[in-house]
Amino acid sequence: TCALPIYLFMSLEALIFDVDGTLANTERDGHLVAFNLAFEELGLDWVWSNELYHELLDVTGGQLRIKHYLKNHKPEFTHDDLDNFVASIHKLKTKIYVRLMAEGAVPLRPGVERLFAEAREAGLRLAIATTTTPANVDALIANTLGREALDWFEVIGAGDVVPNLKPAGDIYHYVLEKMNIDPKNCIAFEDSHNGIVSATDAHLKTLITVNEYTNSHQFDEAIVILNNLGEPNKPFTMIEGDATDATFVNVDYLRGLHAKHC
Ligand code: XBP
Ligand code: MG
Repeated sequence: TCALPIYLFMSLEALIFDVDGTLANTERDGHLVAFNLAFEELGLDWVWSNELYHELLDVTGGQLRIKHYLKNHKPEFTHDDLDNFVASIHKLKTKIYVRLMAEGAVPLRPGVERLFAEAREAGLRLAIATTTTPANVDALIANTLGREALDWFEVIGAGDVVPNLKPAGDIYHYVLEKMNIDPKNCIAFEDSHNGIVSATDAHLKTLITVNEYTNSHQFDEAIVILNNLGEPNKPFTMIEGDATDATFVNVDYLRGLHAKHC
């Protein structure tokens, strides 16, 4: 616990959210579907099962993931201009993903919309730090919360605005710098090992909500690990963390966590 004067300096001011797997189960119901549809449309006989995708998710970034797949699962495949070829597949995949979002393929995870509203009400600053392509973030937010919700986020750090994708800390460093905020005044929200490694590199404390792909990941630095953020009528399950009476994540709960772990 912190001495009072320090605690006052270290008040919770901002929440920084990962997108894929954290705000919504976009990996299973969005990205995986879009990759396979893109392969099919291009006449490629590549089919990614859910099981294979689980493994491929260790590599962040869609283009790097495709290259990793080719190297490890299609070693016989060659192309004169692999970079451009993969970029063109990925471009189609993004187009399909955006269409899937417009069709409402992926809802937000429990508690996400409520927490955004409560955080805004409490005057907390919001931001996004993700590896995914910016158009994907736009599409998810606009189609679940409405286009105006894009303005709720002071910074949307996405994709290759930084040289190195997660697990490198670049994207969190970028967002913190744009916000001109001390990481000690923030909490990051992540779902994966690569995500928490990235946030921790930027000296952020991280709340984890796991999903089917990440529930066996290592989260040594997490301030708490939950199955999801929970709702008043749908309590979260705490996987690891301090005892609490809370049954869903709200601003009071986050302030308590922050004070305890600062
Ligand atoms: C997300 C990613 C992205 C998405 C696919 O990681 O790694 O590559 O899977 O999006 P995180 P793109 O949740 O840690 O940010 O195809 O646009 O890369
Ligand atoms: Mg994620």
